[in-house]
Parts: sequence; structure tokens; C-alpha cells
Amino acid sequence: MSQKMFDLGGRTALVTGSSRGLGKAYAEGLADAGAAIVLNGHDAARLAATAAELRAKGYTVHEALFDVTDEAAVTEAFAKLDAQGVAVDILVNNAGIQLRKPLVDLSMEEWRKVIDTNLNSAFLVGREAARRMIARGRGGKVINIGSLTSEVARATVAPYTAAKGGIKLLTKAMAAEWAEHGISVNAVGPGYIVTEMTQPLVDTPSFDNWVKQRTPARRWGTPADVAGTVIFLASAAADFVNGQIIYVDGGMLSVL
Ligand code: GCO
Repeated sequence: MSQKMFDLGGRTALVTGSSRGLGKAYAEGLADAGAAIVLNGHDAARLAATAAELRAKGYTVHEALFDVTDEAAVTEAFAKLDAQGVAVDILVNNAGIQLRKPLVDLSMEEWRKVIDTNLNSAFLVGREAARRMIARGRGGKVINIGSLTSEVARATVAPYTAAKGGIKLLTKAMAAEWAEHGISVNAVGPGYIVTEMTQPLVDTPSFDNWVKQRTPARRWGTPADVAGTVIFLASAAADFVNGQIIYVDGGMLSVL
């Protein structure tokens, strides 16, 4: 019984920002659990390379090259999926960027780019996906990717923090409106995970030591550490979980 609850066979999962990093790990994990996947990115070559890599593992992989911050591009991308007969049952709003800079030095353009990519995109893509999930009448899953900064702040990452705080409450707002349609909406908050985005921090001895001291597990996380929680929230095992954010942080948020 337990195995069936986690089986994603017959489902299709769109993961935004999935040509590399955590998004790629989520996509591969969902594929390994049986889902067909739709990879998304804005770099055609990188997207094609990742799609080829995952197809070589026997997974069913579609590619959706579009800018998640561009409303028209998002609408067009879903129209193309409709035309291809690809129905998104599981959406992982993962696309995100980081900009480490003091608030007083930020331009409005820099602020807006982070908010657009890390928060507004979840609305744009979530809206298109939910419209179709509701119309199909067979429910669905939306998993937004938050951060430790959905709860607490760190100096020099203000726009990222504001966006990820927004992701936490947008998740609850989506759950408030979409749960009655059988769509469960939750979030995952990765802790300090080794990815291209955090590599500069890993390579800074003082920051690396701080993470290891502040984390009860005394290590950085890996993308594989987070993928399991995404699979859980995408599965029938989480059908009655709604509006929650699950932190995968080695315990960092739980201790002083
Ligand atoms: C930073 C990091 C963090 C992590 C992650 C922590 O500069 O502090 O980029 O923001 O990426 O979000 O949960």
C-alpha cells in the first residue's frame, strides 16, 4: 500500500528552472517516481542537454523553453503543451535567482528582477496550471519552492527574502482557493544546499564553517536530500496536506 501512495505513474510534472541545480534534481526524482516530466529553462542548449541526459535514463521528458517572468511567454507555453496533449498534473515552481547586495545599493531594476523571477513567476505559472487542473476536474499538485528565508532573514539577500516570504503565504493563498478542486498546494524550504547558486558560499571558508556550525546535521544539504520531500508532496500520500511549508534544512531553523 505504501509504495502505491508514492507512485506518480500516469502523471505529468512541470518543474520550472529545471535544466540544472535543485530543479533538475526535483525533475529527476519525480521521473524516478514514475512521472513524465516537462523541463523548463530559458537557455535552449542547457535545456536540450538536460533533456537528453534524462531521456537516456529512460524517462519521458518534454521540453518547455520559456521565460517564467514573461506573462505572454507563459501563456504561449501552456498553449503549446495543450496542443501537444501534455496535461500538467504536478507543478513545481522552482525557478529562482539570487542577488547578494546590501539593500541601500540595490537598484529598482535589480529588486524587480528577483521578485519577478522568484515570486511573480509562481503566480503566472501557477495560474495557468490551476486553470487547466480545475477545468479537467481531476485535481493536481502545486509545490512552491521557498527557502529558510521564507522564515528568517540574512543580510544582503533582501529581495530574495521578500520573494521567498511571499512564496510561503502565496502557497497558503493558493491552497485557500484551489483545495476544493482537489489541488493540494504546499511548499518546500530547502536549507543550505550545495548548488551553483550557493557554490560561492561553499567556497568561502568562514561561511562554510558557519553553515556547518549552525546546522545540527553539521553539513550542507545535497539536491537529493530535498527531492524526496518534493516527491512526497507530489504524491497521493500528501493528498490531505495543504498550505504547508516543509523545511529540508538539517535542523538549522530549529536551533539557536
Ligand atoms: C544565501 C543563500 C540562501 C540559500 C537558501 C537558504 O545567500 O544565504 O543563497 O538564500 O540559497 O535560500 O534556504
